[in-house]
Amino acid sequence: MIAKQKYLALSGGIGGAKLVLGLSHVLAPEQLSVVANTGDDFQHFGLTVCPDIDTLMYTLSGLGNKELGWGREDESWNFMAACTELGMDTWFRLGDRDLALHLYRTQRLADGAKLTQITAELCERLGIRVRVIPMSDMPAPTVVFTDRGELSFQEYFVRYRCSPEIRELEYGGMNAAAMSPLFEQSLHDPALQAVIICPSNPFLSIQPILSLPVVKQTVRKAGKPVIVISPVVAGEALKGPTVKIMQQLHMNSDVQAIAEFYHDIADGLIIDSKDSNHAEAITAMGIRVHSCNIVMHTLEDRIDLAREVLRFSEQLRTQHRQA
Ligand code: FO1
Repeated sequence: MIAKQKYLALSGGIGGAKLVLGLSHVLAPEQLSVVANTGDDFQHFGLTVCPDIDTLMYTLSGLGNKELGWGREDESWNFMAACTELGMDTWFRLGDRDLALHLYRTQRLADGAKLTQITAELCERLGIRVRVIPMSDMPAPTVVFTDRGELSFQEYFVRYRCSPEIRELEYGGMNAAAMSPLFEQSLHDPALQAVIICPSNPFLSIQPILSLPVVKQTVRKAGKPVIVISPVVAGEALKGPTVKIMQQLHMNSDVQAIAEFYHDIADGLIIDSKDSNHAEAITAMGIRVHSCNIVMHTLEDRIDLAREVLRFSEQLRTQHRQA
């Protein structure tokens, strides 16, 4: 392990957090920073909820609910039960322990603290040494235009369980949010070896990050390999509605379509061995391909994939130097 080498992962919640956990096992904490999507953030019961930041923090701290993939293990739901008694909205569930995190964040925001600072404080208190960075300190909500009209992200995702048909997605809201200073700083770090795009939903989790003003330009200017891990295996999504959304947006639902989606940013794409028949076509697009098992059921799978990512990034850097 070379202490100085650093990696920056871009991630959504559940799917991305699996790889981030694997990376955290093969890198020293100071080598890994994770930029979290905040397009899913919303106000609920007057609290600021940042689901992807929280999923990353709970996963990295070992406090996460492994079955649900979000929220905390050993959770109780008395608050939700009391909300039901009062006839309040209960479509978005906040566990009793989880509530404390949202209260902390909401209070600190009211004090005038930035989301980046608050996230660092929470990480410290939860014993997380990997750096979790919000993509922006400003609200940048993802809006989903569907056959049932305009929906906020959590309405689409949780309230209606991704059933409305997506026509269009809008990232960032009315006022263009700036990338967070720490995100920008991480891209300028001379020790940065690669940018890793986790196998999160490209439309709901990664595009909100890449759509922020100047993010793509800054990533390209950094001149470091950008590696995408496919969220699709043999035409099926690793998690959630990725394939359904690809179909609704009239795309093919295979790894080639993933390569096309990321073609202006990706140097390399990691696909599952089951998809290696697509490797030639993707290489012809100017994207290097590495195939291996990318399905992560166990912690060992996460660690193995993390090792593959680091090996592939080394290969890309060597090829880059030779070119
Ligand atoms: N997902 C659900 O499917 N139902 C919920 O009630 C729910 C509550 C929730 C509370 C806090 C939190 O951090 C995440 C929560 N999630 C819930 C997950 C979340 O909505 C999504 O997984 C992400 O936004 C997509 O990455």
